[in-house]
Amino acid sequence: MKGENDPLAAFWMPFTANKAYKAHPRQLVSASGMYYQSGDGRDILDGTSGLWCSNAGHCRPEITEAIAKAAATLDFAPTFQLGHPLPFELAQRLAALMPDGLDRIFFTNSGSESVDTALKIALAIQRAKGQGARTRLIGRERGYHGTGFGGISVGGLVNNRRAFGGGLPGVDHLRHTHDIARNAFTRGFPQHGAELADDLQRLVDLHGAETIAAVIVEPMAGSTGVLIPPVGYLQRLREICDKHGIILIFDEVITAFGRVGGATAAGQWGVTPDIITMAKGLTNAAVPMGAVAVKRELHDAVLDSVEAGIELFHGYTYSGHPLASAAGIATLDLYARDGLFDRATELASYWEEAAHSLKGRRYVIDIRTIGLVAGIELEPRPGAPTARAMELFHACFDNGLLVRATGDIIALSPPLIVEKNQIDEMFGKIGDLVDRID
Ligand code: PXG
Ligand code: PLP
Repeated sequence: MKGENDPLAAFWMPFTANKAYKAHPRQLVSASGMYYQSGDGRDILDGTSGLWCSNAGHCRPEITEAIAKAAATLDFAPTFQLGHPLPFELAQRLAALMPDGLDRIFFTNSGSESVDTALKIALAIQRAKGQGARTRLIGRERGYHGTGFGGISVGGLVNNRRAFGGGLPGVDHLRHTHDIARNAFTRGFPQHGAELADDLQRLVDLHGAETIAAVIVEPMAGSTGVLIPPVGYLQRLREICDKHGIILIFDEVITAFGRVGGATAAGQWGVTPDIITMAKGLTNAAVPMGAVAVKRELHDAVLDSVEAGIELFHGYTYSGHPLASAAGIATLDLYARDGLFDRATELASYWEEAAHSLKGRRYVIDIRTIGLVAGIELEPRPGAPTARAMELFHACFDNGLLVRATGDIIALSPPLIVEKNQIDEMFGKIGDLVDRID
């Protein structure tokens, strides 16, 4: 509206308490390596790789130079019935990092688009195989699969769905695996809960396998608070999918690109899905991009089901965008050159030890870590769930540390270049500050 003089009013911020934020804005204005710089001139240690995405640290010249070069060479070219070199190169590079067999790559612009793409590809695969009655999609409680209509439907978060109608039809959900009563303060994979995978068998018995197209899970649920899969859980899901012809999708938007050691959690943990979704760390988040890796024989089934012409009526104007592809290639180069996927493995026990040093602090009811991820669960404040973690988030920010608050959980996922003294600083600050909140 003309005459409005609040410069923050026009930007409707995503997943933000807009009124509260605009009353007390906190801005980041630049970044380098492990640090952001805030609008009021302070260095903020990045404990979250932005939003789980800048895995190589910020403003790496290798990546920013590749983007600049691509922008000056070919700003945009269509990939519908045309092509340009960079996405072919990136797809080949990415395919080589995937678990065996998942070497066909579809490009998107975000995790949400990757999820919707994967769900659509799964339906197309079933149809191509003469299984067109398989239209049911299964997600999991506490799953986060982005904010497209597909993603919120298979996702397990009521807040992300409440305002938006019925979502996709024919969706069902597995129970989540979070079980503090049995698994609190476990180190590594929780011992209890593999039997929760049998929920899939229950849904098969309820709906009939011949109606189920695919199951989508995060191998480790990130966004809803670092829920690490129980020992044997993912293997069991794989077995049930195999038995009933169900496509297994791992949503690795957070776990891919070194977060749990290795290029993917699937590869690292030895369970191979049929489809993997990715985004975030693919380009170090320097240009938005997502990708979907599909098993070659499933990809071939779709291509071979069509005599001639377009095989999959799906894609985005920016699928394989030159700047994103260039950023992706430079990012994969950097990960390889600096051995960054191994960092999570090398640092895992130091990280775990540092995180567990918070055990016994007031309000801390669980600590879980895997690779370079940590979840610190706080006892909810009576009558005000989530307030305590949000206060801790603000206190950390005001004291030069970026963490993520989700529910009553503080999540940490620093860039893979993090040093031990910075790990000490993160958990040291959290320990001091948790003592100071109510
Ligand atoms: N799948 C998973 C597993 C994710 O973690 C998405 C899909 C969607 O990606 P896009 O790029 O559309 O946002 C995600 C995204 C948080 C947080 O703080 C997590 C995500 C996004 C924003 C915040 O936990 N994950
Ligand atoms: N809306 C309109 C009117 C369009 O023409 C297009 C693409 O051509 C889209 C939406 C989809 O945009 P995108 O391909 O960037 O997802």
